[in-house]
Amino acid sequence: MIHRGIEHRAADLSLAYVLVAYLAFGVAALAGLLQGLVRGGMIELPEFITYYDILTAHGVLMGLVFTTFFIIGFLFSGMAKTMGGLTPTGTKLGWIGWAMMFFGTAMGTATILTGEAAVLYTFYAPMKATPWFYIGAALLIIGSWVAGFGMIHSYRHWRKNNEGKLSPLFAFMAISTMVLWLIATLGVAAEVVLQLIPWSFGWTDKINVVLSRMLFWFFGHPLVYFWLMPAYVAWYAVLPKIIGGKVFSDSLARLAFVLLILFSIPVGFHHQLMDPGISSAWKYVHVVLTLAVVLPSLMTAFSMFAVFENRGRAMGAKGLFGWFAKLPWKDVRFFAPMLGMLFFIPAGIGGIINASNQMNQVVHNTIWVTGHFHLTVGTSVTLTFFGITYWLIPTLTGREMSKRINALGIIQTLTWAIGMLIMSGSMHFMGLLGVPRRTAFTTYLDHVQALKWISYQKLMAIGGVFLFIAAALMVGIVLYLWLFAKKGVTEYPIAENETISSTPRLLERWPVWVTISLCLILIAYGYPIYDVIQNAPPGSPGVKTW
Ligand code: HAS
Ligand code: CU
Repeated sequence: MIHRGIEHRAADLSLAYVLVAYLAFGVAALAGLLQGLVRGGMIELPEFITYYDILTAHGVLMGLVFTTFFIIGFLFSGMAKTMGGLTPTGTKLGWIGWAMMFFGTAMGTATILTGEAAVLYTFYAPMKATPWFYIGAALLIIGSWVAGFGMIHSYRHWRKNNEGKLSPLFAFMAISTMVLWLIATLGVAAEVVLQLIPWSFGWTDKINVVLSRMLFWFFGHPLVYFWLMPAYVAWYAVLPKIIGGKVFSDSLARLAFVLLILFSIPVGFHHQLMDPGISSAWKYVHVVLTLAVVLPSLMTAFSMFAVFENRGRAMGAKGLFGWFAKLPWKDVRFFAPMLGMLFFIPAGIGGIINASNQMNQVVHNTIWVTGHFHLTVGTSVTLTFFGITYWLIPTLTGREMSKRINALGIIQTLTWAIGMLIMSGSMHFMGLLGVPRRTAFTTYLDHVQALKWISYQKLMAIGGVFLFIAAALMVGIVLYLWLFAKKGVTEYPIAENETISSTPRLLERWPVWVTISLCLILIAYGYPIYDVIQNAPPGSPGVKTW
């Protein structure tokens, strides 16, 4: 008899997503190792594959595939746990979404590895890939919508049966994440379906590059919050349980998520501050809204400190910082996300630097930005996902995580953190020296400045080796927990939430928030998009730069 932490059909679904996530993660980690070594000038690639093919595979598989599969699997599982299961239709939509996403990923990966699509994970026009790459991407996105509809179906069913009640915090947050995703992906879907696919098939010969970048970043910024919000779900709704505490404030948590929906879409120009074709007044609007989207993260920091301090004091901690020592540092389910949080402090500061218009001129298009996102998504989010994985897989398979796996998990977490510290640290330094991002190894004809960079690039590669070791350990642990760990009962940790009774109902009135969100988007994007269509720049033919 297998004891699973959630209803078994939901467990199978969730497991299928998480396993594909780690399959993509493993391939992406290998690509990461290779490109790090190439960029460090330590190895050369064989004829049949280029640095840019590998860079694209790494970015797409890590940034778009690993994250999306993991997130959807995790959110399905927690919804099933907190709402007492998914609806049969919800589960079915979950599987249809999974199949579409899997097929899209396989197609996209094949085009990249055969050298047909070295356009990087941002697939900027006028670089032109084979249409099948864009079709693969479209399938990944549309599949994720279908999965999202599955979650929404189950959620609406729960609300109908529990009229007048606020939904469980986890379910609310999962739906918020998918609402953000559904709105945000409209931008990239429009870009891919209306611009890139017809152009790469040759049905149109030129493309409006400024419009395509605008549509991409309409999606590209909320994308990073789509990665972050599930990590926040774990911080708010799971972590208090793991340390033996409680949710600090239900209304604060929900308000933070509502603010993330409102402010993470109308900010895309902070990725285009150096782009032509957008006036500085509109860039200014987006910068102001970017500083607004920092707020819910500061609220999250406040809330997490409160959870930790309350718990520490309840365990008898004395003095201002005595609670720090009381936290369960030896439990990987806590340790991994906690290190993620600590990394998020410098990572967030880096983000604010990026968003500050003048400073963006210094760092834009340098490897500083690569350093920034390896701290945010590569460390804060990824370490949190690792922390979740350690309990989620045993919960889903009816197994137990042993003490030895816990100890190995601590080593794995530390190896990842050290690797990121070295790699991301050197990327930040190099960025300030002006080292460009998205560039293979070169000495720029032995220019003195470029020769100075090389020692940092080597350091970066060494960080990459640590990361690869940690990634290989993680994949091994996933396989072990899935197939070989001892049978047993692992509880799905959901924190007690007594504060829900005082939460304003308004926070769950979706029509209100979706309307305000669409209004903000209209204000921030309405005129600029109209303008760039009306006064379109001369269209660009496609180029194959690789
Ligand atoms: Fe960013 C570029 C601005 C957050 C990801 N970002 C990127 C790119 C990615 C990315 C992938 O304005 C590159 C895209 C590309 O390929 O070109 N970013 C920001 C800002 C924030 C921010 C203002 N970014 C993120 C997050 C990401 C992410 C999160 C992924 C998950 N970013 C930018 C800008 C660019 C950019 C520009 C364009 C650069 C360019 O020129 O190209 C903020 O939202 C950050 C707010 C966060 C905080 C930190 C709060 C701290 C917390 C932890 C508390 C710790 C505790 C533990 C409780 C203010 C919540 C303490 C415990 C103890 C015991 C001490
Ligand atoms: Cu952004």
